Amino acid sequence: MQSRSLPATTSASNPSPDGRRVSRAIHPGQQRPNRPRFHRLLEVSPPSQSSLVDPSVKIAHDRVTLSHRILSPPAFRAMATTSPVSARQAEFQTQGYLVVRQFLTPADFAELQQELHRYITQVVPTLPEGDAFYHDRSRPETLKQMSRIENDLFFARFIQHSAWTNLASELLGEPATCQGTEWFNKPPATDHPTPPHQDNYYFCLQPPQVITMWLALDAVDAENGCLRYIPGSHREGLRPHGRTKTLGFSQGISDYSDADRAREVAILAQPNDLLIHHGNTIHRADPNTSTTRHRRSFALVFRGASARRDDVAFRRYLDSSSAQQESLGVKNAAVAMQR
Ligand SMILES: O=C(O)CCC(=O)C(=O)O
Repeated sequence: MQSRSLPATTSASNPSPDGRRVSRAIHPGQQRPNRPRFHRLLEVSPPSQSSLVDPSVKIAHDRVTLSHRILSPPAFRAMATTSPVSARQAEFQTQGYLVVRQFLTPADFAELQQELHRYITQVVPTLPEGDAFYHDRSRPETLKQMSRIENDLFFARFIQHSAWTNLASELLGEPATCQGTEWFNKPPATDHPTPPHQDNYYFCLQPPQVITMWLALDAVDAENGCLRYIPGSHREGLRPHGRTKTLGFSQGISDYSDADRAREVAILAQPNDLLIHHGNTIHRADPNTSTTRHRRSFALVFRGASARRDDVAFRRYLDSSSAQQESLGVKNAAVAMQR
């Protein structure tokens, strides 16, 4: 992922339905407007208890108790945890991933959904192709991936909130800053798996002090393509990666085997559950086989202060990524924070 400075944006402050003032970011040149609205993208599947007890998959349990509210920015009241720092840090260091259930307050989660809806309906139609990928570009409801959402004023503030930063710094054991955001979707009945990969193959950071926080926006299970981690793989170095045919995921582990699959842990999640993985943790996801349910998530990447980019490796990755995009039909493949 690239370090990027924010382009100029302007914002208007409008009262929200409950009387609070919320920022509405406007991108330069953006029309404000009656654009087609993709309501299907915002339907949140109702929490289903049965998805938590699917016996066919192993479930990762979080050991974190969410408790008191912290803080301040009026539009964002995240929760803090009171569990011992050492417990979740130790779990993260051992497994290479951690699950925190119900990370945001319900109000914050609802606001995130609302702002994503605004972004998708108003901003995405103005973005270059490299920042928003569709399964089928002629069908807006098949939007499958977006990056650099933090160019929008609301999200620029949202990702700086201490709830994210504190957790990231705690898990990395050093000050951490957000390097970028992504939004992932597997629209219903679209055949795109997430290839097995390690994020730091793309990020090229040494030491690999980088994590991805992946917040579920829908109920996620085996049917709609839950994330699958290989516990402990973050301590086993980077595996060889090769070009994939999956738009948005340019590289995947080229020697992924049945032995790797046998070690996978499938993570079931409810909307607002936060999955965090280390940059070297191997993960993948199957396609969404549901014909009705989306599988959406909002992701933030945090980098520790000691991490430095290997520029040569990163250039190689960018060239390969942009060639892959062009081979898959993306015009003028701008180099984005791509996987
Ligand atoms: O949502 C997905 O399928 C992929 C997510 C991912 O690879 C990541 O967040 O690092």
